[in-house]
Amino acid sequence: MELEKELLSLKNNAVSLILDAKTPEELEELKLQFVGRSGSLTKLLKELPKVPENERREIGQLANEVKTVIEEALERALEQTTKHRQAERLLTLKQQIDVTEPGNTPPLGHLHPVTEAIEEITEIFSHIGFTRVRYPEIEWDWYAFEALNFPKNHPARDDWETFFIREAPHATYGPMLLTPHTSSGQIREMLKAEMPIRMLNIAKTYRRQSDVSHVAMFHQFETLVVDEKISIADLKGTLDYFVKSYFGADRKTRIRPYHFQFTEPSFEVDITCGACLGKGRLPDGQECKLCKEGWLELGGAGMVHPNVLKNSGVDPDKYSGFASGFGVERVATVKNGLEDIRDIYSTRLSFLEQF
Ligand code: FA5
Repeated sequence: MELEKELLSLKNNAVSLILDAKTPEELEELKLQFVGRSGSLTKLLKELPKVPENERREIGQLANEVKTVIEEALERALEQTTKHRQAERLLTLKQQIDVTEPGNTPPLGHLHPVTEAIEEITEIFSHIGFTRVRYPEIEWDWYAFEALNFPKNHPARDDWETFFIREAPHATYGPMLLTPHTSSGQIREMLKAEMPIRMLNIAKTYRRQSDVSHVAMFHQFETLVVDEKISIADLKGTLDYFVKSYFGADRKTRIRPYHFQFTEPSFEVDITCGACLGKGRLPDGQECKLCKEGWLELGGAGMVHPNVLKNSGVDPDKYSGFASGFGVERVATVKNGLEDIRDIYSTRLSFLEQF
């Protein structure tokens, strides 16, 4: 019965030490101390064969119970101390990190300057009743040239100016091409025969050109107004309104006689230069390099030619109209004071980030 007492006292001792243990390491120690290969319980179990035979079964059972109690107590305590340790680690981590501090803001992009210009132009014209439309980017010669009163031998119809598509020409509309200007939209709009017209056609246009003021793919925005009694005064008023809204109230507009096949009379439209304010010379007396004598050219305009009205099914005796066509990239470069229009399609972030 000596062994029985020893077993019970070992159990009480072990359980109380296990309950007091604070860390998983202490528990590992206790495991070795009691149930390890040379632990005190293991040693006691080795005494079993010495117990008188009639008591051996009972003592054997007790020894097994003591072992199970110690092992289960160890397991539960190990689980708890491990959880506790994880919670403590998390707490320390939280104390090290200021969770209220704002995170790093990811860099935000912005719209491309050409898209911004298109949106602004659309908005400006919408205030005076112009509706934005879109017409095909791949067009027939008839819409781009023939109906616009271009003679067959006009240089713009040459391979060197316009990109033609390798397709068999249409029996009525002729060869297929990439729109060299947005004026083809005038014909398509008038053929819809919904009067009066206040059209704003913004689209991609293509020409075989590349230098400081020309790119091969660019955008134009074309206005077309057709109604009864439309005059040059309406054209000039609309141009002034656009220029002041887009460039600033201090900018002036001028129209110069010019020639386009599809307008009569025709004009080139200039605005006063933003760098020298229309003077042609900078405050230090130096000649302004951005403009020609104080003026910058923006695009073309004019009164719709009677032949074009007729070709589009509009009665020239009843209706008259004006049209204008400007380059989006051109107005955007002038507004932002850029010297080379090709930069606008540069992929350099340092350049694009300035907008
Ligand atoms: C025309 O394209 C006429 N269709 C404009 C027009 C419309 C006149 C309606 C009358 C009535 P022009 O070829 O001048 O005209 O081009 C107009 C504008 O488009 C130019 O002033 C310029 O701003 C822009 N542009 C022309 N070619 C290029 C190019 N390669 N790269 C960038 N912008 C260009």
